[in-house]
Amino acid sequence: MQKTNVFPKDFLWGGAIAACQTEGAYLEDNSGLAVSDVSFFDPKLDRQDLAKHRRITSEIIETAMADTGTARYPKRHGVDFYHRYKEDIALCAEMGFKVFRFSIKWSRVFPTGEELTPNQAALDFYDRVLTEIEKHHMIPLVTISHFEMPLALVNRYNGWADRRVVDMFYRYADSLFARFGQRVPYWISFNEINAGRFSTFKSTGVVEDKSANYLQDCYQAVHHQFVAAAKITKRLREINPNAKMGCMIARFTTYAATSNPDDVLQMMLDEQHDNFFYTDVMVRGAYPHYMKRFFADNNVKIVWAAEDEALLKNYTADYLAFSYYVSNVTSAAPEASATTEGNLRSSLKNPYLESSAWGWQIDPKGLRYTLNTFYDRYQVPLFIVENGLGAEDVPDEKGQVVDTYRIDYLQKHLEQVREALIDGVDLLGYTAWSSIDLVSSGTSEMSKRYGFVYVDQDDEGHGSLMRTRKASFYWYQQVIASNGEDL
Ligand code: BGP
Repeated sequence: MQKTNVFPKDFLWGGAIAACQTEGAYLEDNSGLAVSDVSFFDPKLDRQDLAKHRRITSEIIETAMADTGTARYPKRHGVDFYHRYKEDIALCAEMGFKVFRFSIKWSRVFPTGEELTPNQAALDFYDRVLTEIEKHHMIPLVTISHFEMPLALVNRYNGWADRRVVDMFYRYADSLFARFGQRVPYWISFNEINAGRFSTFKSTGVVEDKSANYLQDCYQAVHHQFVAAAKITKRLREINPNAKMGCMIARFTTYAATSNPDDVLQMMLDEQHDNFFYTDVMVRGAYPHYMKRFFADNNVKIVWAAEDEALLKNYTADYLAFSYYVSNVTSAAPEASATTEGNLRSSLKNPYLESSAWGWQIDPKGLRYTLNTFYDRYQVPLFIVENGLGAEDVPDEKGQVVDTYRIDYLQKHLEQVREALIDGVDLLGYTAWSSIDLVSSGTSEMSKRYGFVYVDQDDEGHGSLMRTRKASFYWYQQVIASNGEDL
């Protein structure tokens, strides 16, 4: 093991959370419902059937809304960050975080999305959160949209499929820049913008039965998000030229099942369509050549406004952020079908890798590969804004969680980050997912835990919500104190 310390002096160590999975208080202070408040997990479904659940229909939304106020869907109840943010941020500071990534909930600031002025009570809340972060000498990294679109926009406009949503989002982001623009150095426009392909409703608010051509609406929605990201990047530069706007994808790093050229070509296509399309547009500033053929083959015709081309070209991302949990395997063989779950999409089994209890294939070396392929392609600073292990932590008889498996996962990934730094990759920082236990985005389960801090709450929303430091908390504290030398 290489002992020289290669982590830059100002490397941004930290952790991440999202509003929709932590805040709770989903109707408090005039907040509106967000798409995430009605996407849920049906415990009757086998985990392998989750994919089916990602195609949301109007009927599913209505059923979920009818249950508002019960604890059946704990995601909207979060872990009460709305009231416990001081304690939670102090715990991050105790670990030595340099940066804290969180999201602002759009439907809290603009409850239906269509208001002309923001909800002041919501902005006041995020003001207090920022004050707390600053008090502890941490830097905030703010995600503007992390699956928290106002549900009202789904009902009225079929989400991002309608161009008018671009202006509403602009008004929302502008209200954040007006109030917090001088205090936030790092922003992310859309969390995992490529999620729109796999979890369309959550990511874009597009509902299957509201669409005449579902795939067309999925891609038109993503196009509108690209344009919106460019517009708010322009606005941020006017307000604070020193602030940085990042784009973000969930990197679905994909390997070919065999060295058969057909499989290798399939790997290329998967990487292009599921990963690079998004970063090519947002970092290079134009639609890549390969999407022409994909759109023609799939009868997708993107509608462009006159201003779009110049916007995409002139207001590209300042840095490329991504989440990395797993790698995938693909094959061109028609009989090969996905055999295991993963982050947002499923994959063929990789015989060389172990999997988490949720079937996510753990691949630390894939992170070095991912960092290199990204940097090689774009040569812009990178930021790992999510990486972590979802596990069913069980406190021992003393109430302690000794999560050596999580330490092992993070340690092995950070070793590969170190390798990538030696390779010469420019990496701004690393925010582990997640600083504290929260409700799973994909399954709405509380029992799929990622945090350094244990939260006493079960899948039905029962528990004291008490926070307890896990073994990984002390390990990560040490990692940060040694600036990555002691992994
Ligand atoms: C990413 C999301 C996060 C987070 C993470 C883990 O896709 O940005 O919000 O939840 O995945 O996923 P899950 O909660 O489904 O295990």
